[in-house]
Amino acid sequence: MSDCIFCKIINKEISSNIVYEDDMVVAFRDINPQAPVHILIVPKEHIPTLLDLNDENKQVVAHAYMVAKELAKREGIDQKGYRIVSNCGKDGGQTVYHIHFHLLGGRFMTWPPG
Ligand code: DGP
Repeated sequence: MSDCIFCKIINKEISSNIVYEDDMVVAFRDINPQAPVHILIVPKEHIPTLLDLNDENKQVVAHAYMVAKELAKREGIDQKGYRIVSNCGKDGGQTVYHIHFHLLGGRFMTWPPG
């Protein structure tokens, strides 16, 4: 989508700190990190929200979690633990309408989230 910031990052039209890329996802560091490690894992396909997942595109979710596992190891947060967050819609706190998975780690995560 032409006006989507994450599509522009995926297409390298705007710069970001990309830490991983394959045929299905791109992962880059969040511009406003909420933890020492804060990486966004983003499907290359423009899927606006979790409500737009279906039988054709659902495999990207499992793939993103597998990429998160590998990145957690690479970033050294696998042993102490990490959190994956995906916000959906206004009340879910979603601000960029292209689904993404926040990989957060490097500090103790409190619960419940704000
Ligand atoms: P969410 O609120 O769940 O939709 O998360 C969107 C995240 O995207 C938020 O943590 C900030 C991040 N973000 C927004 N614009 C940019 C950008 O241009 N570059 C990078 N690296 N991150 C961005």
